[in-house]
Amino acid sequence: MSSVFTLYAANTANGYKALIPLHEFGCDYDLHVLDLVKGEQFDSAFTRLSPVARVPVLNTNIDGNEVSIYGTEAIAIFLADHYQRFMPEDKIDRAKVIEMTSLVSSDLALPLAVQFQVDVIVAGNHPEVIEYFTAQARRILTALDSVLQDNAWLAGAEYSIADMLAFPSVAISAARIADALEGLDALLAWQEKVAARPAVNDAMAIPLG
Ligand SMILES: N[C@@H](CCC(=O)N[C@@H](CS)C(=O)NCC(=O)O)C(=O)O
Repeated sequence: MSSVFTLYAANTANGYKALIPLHEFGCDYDLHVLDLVKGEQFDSAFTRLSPVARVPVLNTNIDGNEVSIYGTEAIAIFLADHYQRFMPEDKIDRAKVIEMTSLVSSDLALPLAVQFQVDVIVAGNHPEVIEYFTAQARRILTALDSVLQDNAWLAGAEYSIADMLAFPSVAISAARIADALEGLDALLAWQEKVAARPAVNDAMAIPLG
């Protein structure tokens, strides 16, 4: 029997940013792991679902219509709206969650992605570029640490999709950069708290490689 959702992902932090919400919402899903090095994202069967030829993509069927949603933030917001959990109804509280999901998906994810690409993928030695993007990532991580000194979770008193999206950025992407998390005690305590959630634990144990 086929599942309600199909997730197309690759072996990256973004894959886990899509898997964690699927597990937190208790979704039944099939997983297709794409090999980005082989260029599987450019196969026409996949670009039909993701016009930008990028993962993750969540495919489902709503009221008889096939829907494909690209991107970690859109997938998390879609699932939160669909299940009406981990996202407050109040418009101000909701804006605060989306403020955090955007901050994590752009302000934090961008320097972490560029740092990784220049450090690991781009040929040649570019220490000044790596240093610049490490500092940009550290600046946002420090801001998240300050938020967590005053709040139990990233968007306030309740665990939300913002925490789900931030976790792989911190535990996978930032953790690979020496000293990036050093001294950020509130963020490290939050990381442990998120990691202890059974759904997060299950999602992080799914092999994407
Ligand atoms: N803003 C997107 C970024 C997604 C992204 O960077 N996808 C990468 C893998 S992590 C990808 O598909 N790269 C393949 C390519 O660009 O060809 C999100 O948050 O999901």
